[in-house]
Amino acid sequence: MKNREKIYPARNLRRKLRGAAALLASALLFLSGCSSRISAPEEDDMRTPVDENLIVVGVSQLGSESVWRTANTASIQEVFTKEKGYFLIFDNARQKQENQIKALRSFISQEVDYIIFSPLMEEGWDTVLQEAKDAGIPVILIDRMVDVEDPSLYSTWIGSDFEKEGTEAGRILEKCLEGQGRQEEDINIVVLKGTEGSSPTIGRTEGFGQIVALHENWKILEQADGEFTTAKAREEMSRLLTKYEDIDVLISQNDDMTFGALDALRAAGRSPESGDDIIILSFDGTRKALELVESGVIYADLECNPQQGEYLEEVIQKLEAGQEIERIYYVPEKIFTRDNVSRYIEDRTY
Ligand code: GZL
Repeated sequence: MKNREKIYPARNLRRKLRGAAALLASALLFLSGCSSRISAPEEDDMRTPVDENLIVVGVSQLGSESVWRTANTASIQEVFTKEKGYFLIFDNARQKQENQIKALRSFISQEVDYIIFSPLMEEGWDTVLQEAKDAGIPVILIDRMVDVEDPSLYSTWIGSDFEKEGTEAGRILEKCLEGQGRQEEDINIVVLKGTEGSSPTIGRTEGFGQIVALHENWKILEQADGEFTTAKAREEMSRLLTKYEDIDVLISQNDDMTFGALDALRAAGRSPESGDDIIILSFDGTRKALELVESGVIYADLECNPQQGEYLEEVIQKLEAGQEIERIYYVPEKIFTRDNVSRYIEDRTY
């Protein structure tokens, strides 16, 4: 604990004041006869973070739009438990930036020890992150990045290299077309993009675009906003199938949108199950999608690893111990194709 004194005197003074205030409140309640608190020590579920000197962590999760997000949330909640010395305050912003800003301000007013958040989009965080900095509360970003003037407004970022995911998708498409003897053929591509302005959408679009630019016979007919959801992707893919006679490739920036696109293809009388219809590349690597890779419906799936809780805890423990931390932590990821996918499906928990 003494390390904590050294590193964050303001935060430790806050913890002491938090403790003294709680004790005073309990004493006043007891003396006024309004609380059985002190007389019922066995009600340990009444204990507050102060009683156990827990590390208070405020987490703002952007929503629950996809299988990936659900797995990401689970990986956080599995780590930050009372048994492991944490008091978790968790907020689901339901895909609204204003809800995330409210949550961050609530964490600041509750004087949490750390703020963790996955920003819905990159813009619009400077003011609230400055408030967190002024309050002496370290901010840890996961999954998605912020675009802020002052990089000291966050301590570190843990997530995926989205631009690399995008270029890898382009390289896989090159190999697929070579394998089919179609490297010189005109190739029509549609893209289902994720949440506008979010890091994965920006990165995957930019990365794939770099490879498209190398092939004058590749044409992106349209990049539609599927919002990372099955429902919106189903709607957009139906529209694209009506609008364009000849689509050769679908790049779908997450598996949930791929599932919606497959519904639309089937509704349009196409046969994605045949594997010789549209070439589909998808991102995330959820179990259901890996099964579709194994059956040849999806040509390849680029993993985006949601299991970030353990990395978060490692960073917080380092901060608690006054150790240096990196500015960026990339989580390990694979690419799943028909050749390798079978050995990974069994252990997929999401
Ligand atoms: C990527 C993550 C994306 C996933 C989607 O790290 O932000 O958001 O690819 C999720 O499934 O909705």
